[in-house]
Amino acid sequence: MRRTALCLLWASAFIGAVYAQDSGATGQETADERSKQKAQPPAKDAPMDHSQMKGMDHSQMKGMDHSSMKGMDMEAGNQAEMLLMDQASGTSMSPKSWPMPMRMVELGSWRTMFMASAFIVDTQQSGPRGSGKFYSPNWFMGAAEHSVGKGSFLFQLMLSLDAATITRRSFPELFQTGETAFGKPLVDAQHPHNFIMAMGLNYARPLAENTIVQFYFAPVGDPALGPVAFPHRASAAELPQAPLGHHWQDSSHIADEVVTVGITHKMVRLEASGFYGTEPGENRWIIQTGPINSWSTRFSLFPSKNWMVQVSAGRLAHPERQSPGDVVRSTASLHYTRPRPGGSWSSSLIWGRNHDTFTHRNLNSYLAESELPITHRNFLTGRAELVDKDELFSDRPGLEELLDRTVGSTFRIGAYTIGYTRDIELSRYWETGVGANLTAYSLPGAIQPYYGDHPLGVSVYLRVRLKP
Ligand SMILES: [Cu+2]
Repeated sequence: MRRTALCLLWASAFIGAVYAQDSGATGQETADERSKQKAQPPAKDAPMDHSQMKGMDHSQMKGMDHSSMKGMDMEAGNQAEMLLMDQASGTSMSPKSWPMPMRMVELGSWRTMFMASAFIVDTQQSGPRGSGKFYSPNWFMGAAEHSVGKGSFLFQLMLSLDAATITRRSFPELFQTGETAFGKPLVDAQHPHNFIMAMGLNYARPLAENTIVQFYFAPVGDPALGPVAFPHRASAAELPQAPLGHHWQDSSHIADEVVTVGITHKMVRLEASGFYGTEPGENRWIIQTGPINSWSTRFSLFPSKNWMVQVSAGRLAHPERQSPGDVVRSTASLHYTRPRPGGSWSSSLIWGRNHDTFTHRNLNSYLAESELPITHRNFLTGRAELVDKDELFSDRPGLEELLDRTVGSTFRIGAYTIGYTRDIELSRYWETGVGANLTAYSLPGAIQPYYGDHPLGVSVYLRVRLKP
């Protein structure tokens, strides 16, 4: 805790110092200078500088996705800024053409961004292990960006009230595993997210034309491992549930002591991270600390503004508190966003594999997910998964041992979700929608006595999102 506070203090002092040094040049223009700029429109084809972009009012900026802002032939300094503003959580990125649902407010020479998303859900599931619950997963993000010379800083804070709005430390989700509640491994249940989901500082600076170097430090943050985590992913925006492959693919989005270095050249990016590998504990209100004992590396490709592809691998030191092994995680994913009238159609294909160094098991997970706006108020959404699960009976050690001896330890589970959300205008500031989804599962015959032949889950929800 104390170390984290010191780091933050250091970071804010550093920004303050650089900012003060730089403010003469960019921060505090005189009214006279500003009116001169406005009076002389830039010559056609002249590069647009930062201050001119600021001169645009928000109604002009709002309709633009990030890539079209990038297309405006800006000077090198703003390349760094645009890269930072494309980031979802930590340094992870969605396709550039996805218009992030965020509200931008300029405070002096700082650009601040706000995003918020909450679901109020009732879930009911069938079968011997199914249950029901009323709960609310939610998160809020505030970010502030400031350019300094040719580079740019972004401070990001993400908060979640899950720990208060998801009672008893979990919500029901058949076949979900990962993390613990009341000292026991969670089975058929999803954990809440931490109050501080992310708190980090990003700095990007162009090295040459089309080449940007980037540094990220986060006491709590998202290392360069896996796809954009599901709470921030375009294709998962209308799904309140976590994927069953969360702990195979994107669960490291809340890690501690994250340090990342990245280099982006044109459509290619390479990153490396060090971080503390153990997953969050049950007290969701604190920031935990630990040594940087885990690493990851990620290669990303942006062939066009609609596509994003990543391949990543990492070694997580002792991620699960209840099992002794380390995990070597490999992931690959492909994300596609197609802007269309009424909204963007976003899809993802994800593969994630965990190799456990203690059990020597290789467990795979596959996910396909899509959100399609049929009209601008109606969203169709779907997710299909195949996940190899070896912890489904960890809450019943006797049974687990018996099954291990007779039918094996690992069971391939299929989960197929189809859902629909309809936006209903309730507020000027919030995008509210009501929806429902249905999940059907496939499972090996050997475990049907415990889950039923055809378990089903139904969720009905109200979705609330800050309007851009
Ligand atoms: Cu998570």
